[in-house]
Parts: sequence; C-alpha cells; structure tokens
Amino acid sequence: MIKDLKFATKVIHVGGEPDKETGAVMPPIYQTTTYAQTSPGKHKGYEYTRSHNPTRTRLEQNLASLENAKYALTTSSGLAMTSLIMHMLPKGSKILCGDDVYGGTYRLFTTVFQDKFDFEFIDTTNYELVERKLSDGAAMIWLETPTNPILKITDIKRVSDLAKKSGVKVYVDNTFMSPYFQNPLDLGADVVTHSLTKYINGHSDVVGGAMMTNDKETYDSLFTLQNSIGPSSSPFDSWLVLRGIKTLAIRMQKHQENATKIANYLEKHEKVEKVVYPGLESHPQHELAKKQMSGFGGMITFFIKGGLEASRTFLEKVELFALAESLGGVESLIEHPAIMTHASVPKEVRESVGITDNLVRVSTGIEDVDDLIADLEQALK
Ligand code: P1T
Repeated sequence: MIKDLKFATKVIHVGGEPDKETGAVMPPIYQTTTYAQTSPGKHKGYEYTRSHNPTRTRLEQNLASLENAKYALTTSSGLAMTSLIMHMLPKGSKILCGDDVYGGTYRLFTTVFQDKFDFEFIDTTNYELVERKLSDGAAMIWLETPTNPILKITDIKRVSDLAKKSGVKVYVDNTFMSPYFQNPLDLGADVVTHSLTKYINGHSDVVGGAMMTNDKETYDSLFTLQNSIGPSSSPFDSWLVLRGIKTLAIRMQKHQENATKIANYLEKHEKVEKVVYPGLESHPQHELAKKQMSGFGGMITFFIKGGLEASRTFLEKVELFALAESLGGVESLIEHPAIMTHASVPKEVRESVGITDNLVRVSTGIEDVDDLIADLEQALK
C-alpha cells in the first residue's frame, strides 16, 4: 500500500482491499461464529467471532489509520468501550473526568463504577485546577472535547503535557469532532475513543464503539477484556460502519458548512438568547478550536428565550429536524438535553455546568441548508 495516504483516501481504502478469494471489491460480511481448524489449535488467526472476525478486522484497520494509531478495537456500543476501559483500571483508582460529558458516561461512572473508583468531575478548561488535581495522583483523566452538550474545548496538548509529568493517562472521547477534524493521539493523548454510532457510521443505523491507541499494553488489556466480557461488534454492524465510513470526509465538510450557516442564522435571531458553536468568534475557546481542530463540526447548542415552555413549543414545531437523541447522522436531529440525553445527570449538577431548561442541542445534517433554516424559522415563530 502507498504510504502516507490522505484522510479521504484512507476512509475508502484502508482495510478495503479486494477479497483475496473472489476479487469482490466490497468486503464480504463474514457472518460466522466459528472457523474450522486443520488440527487442534491450528487455524488462520480466527477461532471464534467474539474474539476475532475478518469483517471487524478490516474496520479496525481502517479506524486505526484515521487516528494515526497502531491499534484499534471496536465494541457493540460507545459505552461498552468506556466500560471495558474502566474494567482495566485497578480498584480504588482516582479518576478525573470533565464536568460536562455525555449523560450516559456520567451515569456509568456514578452508578456502575462508583464503588470501584474515586471519581472527581472537574472543569478541564481550568488548567491550574487540572495541574493541581493531576499532581495529586490519578490513574486517568477522561476528556470530551468539545463537550456534550456545552461544547467546551479543552487544550489536549496542554493537559497531556501536564498529565505526563504526573504519570496520568489521558483518554479523549473524540466522538463530536470525528477523526476528520481532530486527532487527539497526535496531540499527546494516550487513548482516543469514539461512539461509532455517530459521525463515523453516519447513517443512524448502527450502535458501536471504538478505541485507538499506540500503546500495545493498553490494546492487549482491552482485547483480553473484550474477549472475556463479550461486547464485541457484530460482523454485519462492522460491515455497515465500513460502508458508512467511506463518506466520512465529505460528510464532515458538509456538516460543518451547514452548521456554520445555521449558527450564524441563530446568533442573529431575536428569540435566541445565545448560540454556542466552536466556529463562532463568540465561542469562549474559538482561538483554541482553530488551533487544535481542523474544523468546527456539526454540533450546535443554543439557548431559547423563554425557558422550558418556549423550548418545548419550539421542539414540537420542527418538521425536518427529528426530535431525537443521538447525533452525527446525515439527517438533522434536535433535542432537549435536560429532559433527554442528560436526564441522568442530577438537576443541580446539570445547572452548575450550564445545561439549563432552555438549552437545545442541534446535530446538523447534510440536507440543503436553506430548508433547514426555513424549518427553524417557522418553528421559532
Ligand atoms: O451511544 P453509544 O454508542 O453507547 O455512545 C455513547 C457516547 C459516548 N460519547 C459521546 C460523546 C456520546 O455523545 C455518546 C452517545 N451520545 C448520545 C446518544 C447523545 O445523544 O448525546
């Protein structure tokens, strides 16, 4: 294979070589649980699909290349990957986590794993605080950047440099930017995670997760846990993600183009109190966003004037935007984090980070942006 392929080539070609047996240009779906051995223990690298599957191998090769990583591992959901990672850490470990993360991640940490670890949720954009907490000792720091749903941006390189001094591993959930706009490993992070459910698959028809790393020990530990616990991704889902991923570069460009127009439109609207989009000059970390990311993505958060009732009326009126959880698909979605994706975060915690009842989150799709703006206009009216 030609070395140093560019992103738009990698999504199509890495792990995508024609089938050796037949020449099929598209990868076969190896819909099998098991593989024949020629003698006990003698096989072609595949024994049982919980541990390995050729369709999944192709996807993992592709994913590793997109984050410039040596290793990738996929799971049946984003949270399944987060769970495997938590199982890897020694009991009693101190875990630092950003104070604004996906509600399901918060729930996993504060319920399932709360007795095993000592969690501390901190504002990771406050670097004095981060430095102090890191030097107190921790097993890991878990960052979402931009965060879900406030879109706060943390300086990955700065935190990684500080963490290295204290021997703390840096994990970055890169779901919102996708590998097209941001590569945390290149900035010093130890492990990057993704919900494949979102931009990477891009068609809202698969739930999946992944991690990429250059650290063999971490990969080996997570692979062993995946095989022992069992949340492997299915051959068909792996194939669907391989299919969706081919257009990741071109989709991300369009998500961003549409989101920029919508964010500018909303910022001028009289019924909108505030808009948060990393590409707007008004974003508190706009300069960092320009430096750390190669684009600003498709997610927009905005605050409607008038509180819960005004938000509810607006969300009931949109027609093209589906009122639904999730993000990153070709279709536009809209949701109310306080009632939907972040309902498992207690109200006082939500409000302390700014997830108020008039906050609306938009996942901008790749439709014609004029139609999307017309829909927002009639619903705001
Ligand atoms: O849904 P799942 O594939 O398990 O991924 C969980 C997850 C992890 N990380 C981030 C940043 C996420 O946004 C998610 C899932 N988020 C939603 C379903 C949502 O609507 O925000």
